[in-house]
Amino acid sequence: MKTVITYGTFDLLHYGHVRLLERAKALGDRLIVGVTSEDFDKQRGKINVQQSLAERIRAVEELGLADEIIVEEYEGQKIDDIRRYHADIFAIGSDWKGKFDYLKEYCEVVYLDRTEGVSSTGIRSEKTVRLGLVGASNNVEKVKREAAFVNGLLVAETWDEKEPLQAFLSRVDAVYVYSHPKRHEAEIRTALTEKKHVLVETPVTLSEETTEELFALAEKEGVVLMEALKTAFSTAYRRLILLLKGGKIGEIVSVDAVATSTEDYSKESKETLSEKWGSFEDWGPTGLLPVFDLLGTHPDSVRLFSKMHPAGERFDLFTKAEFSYPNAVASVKVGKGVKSEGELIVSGTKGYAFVPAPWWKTEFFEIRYEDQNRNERFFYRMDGEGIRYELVEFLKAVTKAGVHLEIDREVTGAISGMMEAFTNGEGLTVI
Ligand code: C2G
Repeated sequence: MKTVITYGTFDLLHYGHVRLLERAKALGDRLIVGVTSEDFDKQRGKINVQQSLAERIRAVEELGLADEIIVEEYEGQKIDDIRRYHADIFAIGSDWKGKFDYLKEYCEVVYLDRTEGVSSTGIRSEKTVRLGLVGASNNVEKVKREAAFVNGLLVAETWDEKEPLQAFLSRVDAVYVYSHPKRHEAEIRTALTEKKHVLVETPVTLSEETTEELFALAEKEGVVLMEALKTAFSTAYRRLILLLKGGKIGEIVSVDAVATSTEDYSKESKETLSEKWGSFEDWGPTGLLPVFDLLGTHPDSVRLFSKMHPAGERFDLFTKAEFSYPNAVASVKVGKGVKSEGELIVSGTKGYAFVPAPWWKTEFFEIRYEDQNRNERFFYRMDGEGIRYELVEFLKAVTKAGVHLEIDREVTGAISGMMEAFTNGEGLTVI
């Protein structure tokens, strides 16, 4: 008896998949189909798969061609499977030609001609969303690189400020705004009025009221406005919040977040500083995220302490924000001119969560208890600092493809509100 094994995502099962499986089955007597898990697909850069693993398995099952269905979860599993199931033939589409020759050591490798003219990508997105970049920063290259992982999204061009923004907007479907926060309001407003979708680097604006008004404008114009705050889209962070809200460490009593990235500002003048992101504008939203997500957006009191640059009245080299809630407290420490350990600690009545530096792009966290034997470690893969995940969610929102993740509107509003308090010096002590 000859056993054939093949693998695939099989998203939105189509004719190409069916033909592949029929021919694979015909190569032997028994067909084993490995369906990729969500995590494995993410790891290999395939991130906008639309159907869940369960749905994809069901579709393959219903075809009735597979004698056995297994889940492919990790790099290197193919060798283990071939041995375990005594596979005689490994079959795969010709788009992989040569890539699996290393399996020849274990069984026969057959590349079957790929069916032309049909693909999951084609079914998923008939149309490519053309994304324009607004703002000059070294993020441009990162976003371009990351967008390459997102099927259906094309970074069309970067806005050259010599051209009127409207003219630039006429050539794109959506924009990613990552200019200086003080410019966001005008640029977002123009883009939304031109009916272009907007992904904006956090903070959305420097005023809660303006942010809310812009979201209302987006709704009126029927386009998407989304805040880009990478951490919010990372699996590790999302799981952590779910676990903590579910009572994993008991009642939450303190949230303490630190985020710093030191640069040399010694040669800056008032003028050059006015174009740079201060510590609170740059890191504040990230630090505030777990505070607002876990304790809510209505603290009883907020106090800010900042160390300002000698040349820039409102350019903070360091800021510490302290919050009190009815039953909890929080602190956020951010710095671009001061260095510290970038960790996140959430203390509870039964234990605490420890997320090591840099917690905002972590793949790992630990829940710790008095009894160390009960400690639990959690690992989640994160590629490209999370930019690609937020691009995927934005694309889903724009193309209305399934449910998309997004930062709670209240949290977005509260982050802008904190920027406003800082700018106006409310509750602020300069140290
Ligand atoms: N396929 C095909 N014709 C198409 C589309 C896909 O023959 N028009 C084949 C692919 O070559 C592959 C199978 O159908 O053999 C599943 O395709 P995908 O779902 O795209 O999965 P893929 O990313 O190719 O997974 O470990 C995973 C495997 O390495 C391949």
